[in-house]
Amino acid sequence: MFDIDKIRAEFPILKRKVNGKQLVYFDNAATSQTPQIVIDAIVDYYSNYNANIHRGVHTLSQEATDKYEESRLKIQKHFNASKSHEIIFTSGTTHSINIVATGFSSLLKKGDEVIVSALEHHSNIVPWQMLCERTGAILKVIPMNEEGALVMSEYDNLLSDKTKIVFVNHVSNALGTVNPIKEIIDKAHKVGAAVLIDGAQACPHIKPDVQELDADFYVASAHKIYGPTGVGILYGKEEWLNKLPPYQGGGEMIKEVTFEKTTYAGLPHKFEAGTPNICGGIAFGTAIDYANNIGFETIANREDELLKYGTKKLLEIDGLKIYGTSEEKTAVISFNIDGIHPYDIGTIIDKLGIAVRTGHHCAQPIMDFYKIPGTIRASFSFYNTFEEIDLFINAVKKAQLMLQ
Ligand code: C6P
Repeated sequence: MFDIDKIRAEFPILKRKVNGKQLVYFDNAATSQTPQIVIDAIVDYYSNYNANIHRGVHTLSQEATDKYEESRLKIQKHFNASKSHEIIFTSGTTHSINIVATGFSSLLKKGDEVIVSALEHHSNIVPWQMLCERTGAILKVIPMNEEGALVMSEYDNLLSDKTKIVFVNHVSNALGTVNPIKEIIDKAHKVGAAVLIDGAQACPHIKPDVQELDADFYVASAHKIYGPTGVGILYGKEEWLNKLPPYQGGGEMIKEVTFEKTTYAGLPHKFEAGTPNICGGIAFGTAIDYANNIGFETIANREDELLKYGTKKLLEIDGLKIYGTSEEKTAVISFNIDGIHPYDIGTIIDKLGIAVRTGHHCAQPIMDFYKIPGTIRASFSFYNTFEEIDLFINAVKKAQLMLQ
């Protein structure tokens, strides 16, 4: 049984008032809210065993190291990676992508090609453009259509033996489109190219199996999966992680250092220079446990019901257009109302306690495709309610009346 009252009681922030009104939090795609059990894990760490890891023989350091490594194992199991050292702790999706994009500098030459999709977040565009500037590789783009889905026949035309890596998101942050990543991966592998999947928006709703997908790299941020900010993962197949050079030099990533030569530690430490976000890594594991206890099928079903209800209600508003209408989508609704700037609606409904994101959502090429400056984006999580959607709809109608 899905007990919404019990679930909401686990998220202290949901009780908060904003501008004197009950908070309605519909900005889950930007960052999800944090359940008490994850907050407790953070407090427990700083209250009881705060210490640096992999370094000390003292009890606190060993306790912290054990918990951190336990968390890596939980994450390995969650993503079904075959080895725990294929899970690299990073500061988040952006950091993870930069590790791979920078590492590919040593593997590409002028004239090689890399493929991105039209649906990417800037985090999965800019690091690759920088890679192309460094190496002379050429960036190709899989186009999108009016529904906000990728034009897969064009992908077929872009692939060739010049293609070295393809990087696409599992789910678009601006539109919610779920991309056919298995097909994208299989086709890239046929021409010998690697694939990086940006799972930032998929992981709150879907449990990815990196082995079944045969992804070469899969990246995610804890803060989108009910965990803390400043921590995420880079999953990479062992063979690929061994091929890539370290991203940063420093403590913990070395085997031996002399002034003549340094040799590097094995995986995962080669990519984990310096003191990591220890507390964040541990709390990430707690968040993964929390989500698995709710169940990803339960989460997806609930969010799908919210998506259907919210879409139906919004479409009853005159002059409202939804961007991103593909069959396969997560609970993200991006929309505009004729003649009104998205920012104005966002500002007015904030006064009514409703949190949405407005603007280009760090996905300017999508906005350029639709020839709009931005959208209002409402993104639901399983802890949201149908009553909150009603409040949101009334608030949007009120804003429309004021602005038109
Ligand atoms: N999208 C949004 O409001 P970081 O900031 O590193 O945790 O995640 C970056 C990122 C990468 N890829 C996708 C698909 C994303 O959605 C995000 C973050 C947030 O849509 C904040 S810009």
